[in-house]
Amino acid sequence: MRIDKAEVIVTSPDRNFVTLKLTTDDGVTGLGDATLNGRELAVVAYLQEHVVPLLIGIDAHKIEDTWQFLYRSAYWRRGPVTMAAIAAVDVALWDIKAKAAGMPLYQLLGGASRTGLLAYGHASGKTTSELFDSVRMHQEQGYRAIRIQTGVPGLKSIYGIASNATLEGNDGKRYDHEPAQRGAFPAEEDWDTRSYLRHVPTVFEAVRNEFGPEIPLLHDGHHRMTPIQAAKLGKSLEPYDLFWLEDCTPAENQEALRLVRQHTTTPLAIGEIFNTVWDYQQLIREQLFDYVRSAVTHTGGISALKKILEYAAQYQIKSGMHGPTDISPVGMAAAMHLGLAVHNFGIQEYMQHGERTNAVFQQSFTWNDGMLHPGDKPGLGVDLDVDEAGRYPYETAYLPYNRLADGTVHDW
Ligand code: GCO
Ligand code: MG
Repeated sequence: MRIDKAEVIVTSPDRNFVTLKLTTDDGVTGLGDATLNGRELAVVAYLQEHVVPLLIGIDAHKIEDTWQFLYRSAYWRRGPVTMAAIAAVDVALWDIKAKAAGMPLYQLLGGASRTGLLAYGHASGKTTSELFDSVRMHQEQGYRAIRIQTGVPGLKSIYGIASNATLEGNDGKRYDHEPAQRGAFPAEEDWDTRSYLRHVPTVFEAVRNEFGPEIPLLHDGHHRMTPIQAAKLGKSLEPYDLFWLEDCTPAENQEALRLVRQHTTTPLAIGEIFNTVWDYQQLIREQLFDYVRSAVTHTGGISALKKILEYAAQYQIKSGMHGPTDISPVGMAAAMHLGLAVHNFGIQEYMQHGERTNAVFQQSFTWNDGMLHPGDKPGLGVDLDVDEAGRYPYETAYLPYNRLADGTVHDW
């Protein structure tokens, strides 16, 4: 079974997605997600110019060998562009192997370790009352775990917060691609860490008072704090029993988490912008965090993320795979199969794609009572309608960034 054709498909139904489609000489197809939000075309070029020509004729069954070949033969290792490209090949090959075996992919990864995947959604609001509406809407949609983000008094606009939370519906129009937050030039937002640190505990107190002690609550700090600020926030949130505090400090400095860890028992999640096990090495070995945030799409695929999760499992660290709308339905399916199979599954982020995206990507996963399941179709369980995809050409769209009051560029 050899690779006969490799196509890179770019489509923008609700937002940009990059998909690799491999076809074998006996007609089996496999899909892989290569979407890198705001830098999509760099991965398209990497795939088209440097990977696709190398794939034609290879044995589609050789997943590990192909991964090692693409990683090592380039000489230039790691980085989001390289690892997203390798991930797309890896996932497409797993899709093909599982289809050839006539099994859903999770069976090839060791079989189901659970009946479904607990998922969390994104509630947000500029004010506490908008936030409460958004929490209620998520509960009505079945969510049993909810991420909480709000506006901060004095700040005009913050990433991760819908301009009107009650308008968040299943139309693919989420905060992360509203015109105010996404355009052909990165939109400028403002930031003040002291106001944020004062405000956030009051929000969690209000949410616990309104919704009770049971519901798992999460929060994303989006790399904005210094270690000592993050330690302070973690400590001040302890009474509200968070499921996790995510990306509290910039992720590059693994040692930063030591200081945070010494001061707080709030569980920590990190890694959505990591690419390889090397970004996690110290964090895992020293048990400096609790949840691995990597997406299959940005960490070299299922083969590589499975190894990271198995390493993390030795230290009781669990998965918390990235699942915003910029992970395509193909990337989400890969996460669901992997999450169902590994022993140390923690939680899955699930933001829900819009109707146009769901028409381009036909999916077989289920969402019942707050739990995801990848379904039992052979392979990943996702098909791509090429004609439908062709209706939505690429659109330039950058993520926002922020500046402090004196104009300094800050982590956003
Ligand atoms: C999350 C993330 C997203 C990212 C986005 C970047 O936790 O879901 O932080 O909101 O910022 O995926 O592409
Ligand atoms: Mg995040």
